[in-house]
Amino acid sequence: MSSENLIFIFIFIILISISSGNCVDRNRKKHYVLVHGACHGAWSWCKLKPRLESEGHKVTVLDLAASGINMKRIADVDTFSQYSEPLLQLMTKIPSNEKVVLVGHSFGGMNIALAMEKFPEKVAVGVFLTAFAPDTEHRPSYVLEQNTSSEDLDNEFAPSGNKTSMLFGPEYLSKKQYQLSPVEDLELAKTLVRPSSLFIEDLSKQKNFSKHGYGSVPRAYIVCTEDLAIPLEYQLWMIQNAGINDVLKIKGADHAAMFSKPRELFNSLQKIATKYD
Ligand SMILES: *[C@@H]1O[C@H](CO)[C@@H](O)[C@H](O)[C@H]1NC(C)=O
Ligand SMILES: *[C@@H]1O[C@H](CO)[C@@H](O)[C@H](O)[C@H]1NC(C)=O
Ligand SMILES: CC(=O)N[C@H]1CO[C@H](CO)[C@@H](O)[C@@H]1O
Repeated sequence: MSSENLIFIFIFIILISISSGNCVDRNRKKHYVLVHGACHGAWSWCKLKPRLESEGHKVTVLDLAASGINMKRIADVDTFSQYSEPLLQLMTKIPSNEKVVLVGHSFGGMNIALAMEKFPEKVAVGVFLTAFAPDTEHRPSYVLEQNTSSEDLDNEFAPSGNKTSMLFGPEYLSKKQYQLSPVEDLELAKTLVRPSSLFIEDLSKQKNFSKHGYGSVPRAYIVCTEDLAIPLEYQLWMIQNAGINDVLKIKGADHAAMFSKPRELFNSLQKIATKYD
């Protein structure tokens, strides 16, 4: 083969690899924003975040007010909106031509719903990970009022300002939330949980989530079959009540799926994220 032909072939191969590389990047690279559940913090994503990052994704985790290492005390957080402030501020800073994959775990489903209500154009898809998923027909607190399973075992409730604060006890964590998770992860949770609140009274007074806001954003739900905190039937009821069509299931995941099934959770998120731009 002449050297001219060789050079042509060489250039051809380079061009192909450049164009396919761009294409893969455009489809794959996402910005995930991960929102923790009640009493938890950004720390609860410590297993999932590096997995997503190793695939080239951008991942933002945050502490909601009075959570993780946020400086506020729950006694000074009067409303659900104030509790959600760190997430709402983050959404404000997302450029208007960018869309994030918003993931809410457990009570974090309510926070992502509020973010979707206020910034529908900045969310590619809202993912409810065994989370409370509100609808647009009832008042915002409706899905929280169906069952009072958090009033259980050694969970503590106390008056705090004009609301009720809630702290998960070690027995509740080990029996109802982390029963299939590694013991080290349970220990982390026992050490790091802080008092929080479900803000039920405040949420019962707020405007219903709207069809043109929250309801206009694509939504997906990740079901965790062995969850004892938000049991399977409750998850399925919320999926139906909220009209969520895209449903994935992680078999053998307890409530703390990010600890009990991090690889499966990673796979489920990738599957969901590639469908929405
Ligand atoms: C909000 O939800 C309540 C039921 O909880 C319903 O009676 C009311 O009509 C809804 N408001 C709007 C504006 O849809
Ligand atoms: C609690 O107090 C705050 C600030 O005074 C107020 O905005 C909020 O509506 C109150 N919540 C309830 C449930 O009364
Ligand atoms: C919506 C939902 O899951 N409701 C459940 C609440 O708890 C009662 C008793 O535990 C169940 O019978 C309901 O199905």
